[in-house]
Amino acid sequence: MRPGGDPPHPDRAADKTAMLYFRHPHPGATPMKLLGSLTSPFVRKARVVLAEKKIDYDFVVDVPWNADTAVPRYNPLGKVPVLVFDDDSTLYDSRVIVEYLDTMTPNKRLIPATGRERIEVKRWEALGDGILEAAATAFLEARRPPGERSPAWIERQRAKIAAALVVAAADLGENGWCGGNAFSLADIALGCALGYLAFRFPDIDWRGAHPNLARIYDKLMERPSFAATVPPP
Ligand SMILES: N[C@@H](CCC(=O)N[C@@H](CS)C(=O)NCC(=O)O)C(=O)O
Repeated sequence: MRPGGDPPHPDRAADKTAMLYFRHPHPGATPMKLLGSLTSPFVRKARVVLAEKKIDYDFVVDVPWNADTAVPRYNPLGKVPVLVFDDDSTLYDSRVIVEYLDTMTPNKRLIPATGRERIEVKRWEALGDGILEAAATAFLEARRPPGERSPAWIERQRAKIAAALVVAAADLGENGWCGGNAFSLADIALGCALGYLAFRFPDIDWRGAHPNLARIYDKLMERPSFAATVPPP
């Protein structure tokens, strides 16, 4: 974020549940915690992976924009998601977390182990995360006071989003999943990016422009992992 004069982040006002604990159903069985807000798409990516892998954890809602946030204690960058272990050691950012989670259990591998297929999934993740980074930058810039806001900077970010959507749609084509036949982290990353655009940028008509992206997003939303992590209005 640019220094000076930024208005409060909307999550600050909207989220009254900072530090709320969502305990997993078997207290004591696993002390792993995920710190994050309910609206962060990067946190959503980690939550979807945890759900898909059926890994127990405690979800600690902590909004990094709040004055009383504990996030900087666990991540010097002050960003979520953060994965916190029982000895207080931590993992960040979302890419590192999801890669670790995928190795935790052998069921439903989301990242291929080796080779070109692995790198393709990682490239999709970079594309999805890149859309999110551009979108978050544009969103924050648009909230600055009119005199300090840069329309050119917002436009630059929106152009990145538009170009990335064109590539995502072309690469997906008529395939069932981003990586071809199998559901993977590639689909999760794209789904989180599209979900964030739907949440914060309703004016970007990616559904109309790219019907195959709408098709895959609707298919993802049928999964409990995605349905349970939709950002609250
Ligand atoms: N590359 C990071 C990005 C994380 C990120 O930007 N998180 C935002 C929430 S969506 C955040 O915590 N922002 C707080 C800040 O920038 O101070 C990841 O993949 O985890």
